[in-house]
Amino acid sequence: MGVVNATPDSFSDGGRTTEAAVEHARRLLADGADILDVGGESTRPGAAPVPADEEIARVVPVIRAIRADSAVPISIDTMKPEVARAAVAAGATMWNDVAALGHAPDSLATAAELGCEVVLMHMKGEPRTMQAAPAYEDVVAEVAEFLAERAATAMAAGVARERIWLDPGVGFGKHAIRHNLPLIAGLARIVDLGFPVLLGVSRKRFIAELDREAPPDQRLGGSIAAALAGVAAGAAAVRVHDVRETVQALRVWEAVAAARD
Ligand code: HH2
Repeated sequence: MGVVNATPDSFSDGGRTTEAAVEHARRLLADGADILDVGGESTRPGAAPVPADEEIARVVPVIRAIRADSAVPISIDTMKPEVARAAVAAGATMWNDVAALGHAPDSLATAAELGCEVVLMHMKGEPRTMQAAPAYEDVVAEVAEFLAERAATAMAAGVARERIWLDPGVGFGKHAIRHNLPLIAGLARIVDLGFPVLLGVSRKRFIAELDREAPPDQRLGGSIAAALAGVAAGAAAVRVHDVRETVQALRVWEAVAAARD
């Protein structure tokens, strides 16, 4: 899954203008992305919320333009049901919700009605404050329990079981080292819940903690290492900024694994 940002304050992964975002999306497809994840609101720790109409104005033209010449699955990265609805009408096929359909009272009913695929991600707190002092007794057990409960709630609301994905939400209300690393290492516990698992580790802060405060554009090696660890533990997809390099890493890693059999 390649990241396409439709956020004017972002200078990477699209950002700035609709044209830049669409051009970036085409590059990711050429690089081998199987899914494109379009987002119009940053969820970085401390990021300010964006009103729904503004978010719709950012993402819909980008989704329409991608859909005009590609059948690629497109996911909309949003917490807002009205944005998901507009995105699906424009051609999105998946709702990637970092709030696991818990942000708005009508999120669950909207997901059921839209009938699209849904990513339920674990987040502790909300983006503005989530990194203040995250605490867990057993992070893997607590995240797995939360995701199992959200999947059951989504199914009870009418979301089809086969449309549900789960995501442990690396970096969302987690201590860089104490929580994110056990979650990646223990991902099989979440895979065991029986849904496809999406993992987002690309350029995240924990990589800087392990490598001399490397800035986001210098976290490629760590991003790939973490993505491979996730796939080894059973992740069905990885959300990444650097599609070409990740695809190459996965091809080599899988070829070596196949040669072993
Ligand atoms: N991480 C980010 C955004 N959306 N969605 C899922 N399902 N899983 C993730 O791990 C995930 C996500 C991080 O977003 P942000 O920090 O805003 O930056 P970017 O969108 O450039 O990755």
